[in-house]
Amino acid sequence: MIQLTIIKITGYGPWTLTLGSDREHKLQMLQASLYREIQNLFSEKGCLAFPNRFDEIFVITNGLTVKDHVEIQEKLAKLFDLGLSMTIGQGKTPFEANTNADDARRTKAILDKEHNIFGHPLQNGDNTVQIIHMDVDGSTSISAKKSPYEVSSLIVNLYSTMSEFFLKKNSLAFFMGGDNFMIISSAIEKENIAKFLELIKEQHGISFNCGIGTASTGRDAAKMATKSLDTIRELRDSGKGEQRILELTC
Ligand SMILES: Nc1nc2c(ncn2[C@@H]2O[C@H](COP(=O)(O)OP(=O)(O)OP(=O)(O)O)[C@@H](O)[C@H]2O)c(=O)[nH]1
Ligand SMILES: [Mg+2]
Repeated sequence: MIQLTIIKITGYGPWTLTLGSDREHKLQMLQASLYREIQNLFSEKGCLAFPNRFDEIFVITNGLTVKDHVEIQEKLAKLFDLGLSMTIGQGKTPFEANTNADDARRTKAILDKEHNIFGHPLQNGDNTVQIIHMDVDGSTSISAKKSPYEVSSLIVNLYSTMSEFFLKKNSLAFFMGGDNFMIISSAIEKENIAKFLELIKEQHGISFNCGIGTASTGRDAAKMATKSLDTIRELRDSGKGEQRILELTC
């Protein structure tokens, strides 16, 4: 079972208008500092936040209670003038956790009214999460042949294909910066990942390396996924053979 918390700025649209039209730089600074604090406070509890849309952040919160969320809400309230809502969803797959959170939000299922925390009552269960850390093989040499904006355009296209492909497998893909992507997945077979790699190779002539990590918390799963990815690189660089997909579990 996986648990996701979706954090959203409340009343953001109307509030942005109160800043006048010379506001974009202020909004960008606010969003960046909000993401920083959310990553900071949740990672202390073994979670990992994903930069979704800038006014809405996904966090893998396996094992966190409503009380843990309240604690973080109180700290965030002291740091920011704007209100935030948190919606917790659990599910067998990341997609199901996301739809269960959405359902709780729409039906106003409240877990803590004072702190704006929504969700259906939390179940204790087997907490497992799988993360795939994908990274373009040799992006530095690809970048050398293209201008910076052409590289960005390529990354957006890769992300689009990835998001569509993995959503069909009930998994959620996020762009993490540079040539890095992380997919919150759920027991995806390596054959399916291999199919995705073939598709990208066909469409864009690009190879991805994929490190897979499975653990009880988001932070540990990401750690294992990145460790797998680094091992793929080490094997490649030491000439011990090409391997595109590797899995480590803790
Ligand atoms: N988010 C994130 N970014 C990273 C990570 N490691 C590297 N990057 C960024 O990714 C960019 C590309 O770096 P690399 O992937 O190491 O370069 P490369 O030429 O593709 O080399 P290989 O991946 O080893 O083939 C750099 O600009 C780094 O800033 C990571 O673990 N997470
Ligand atoms: Mg790379």
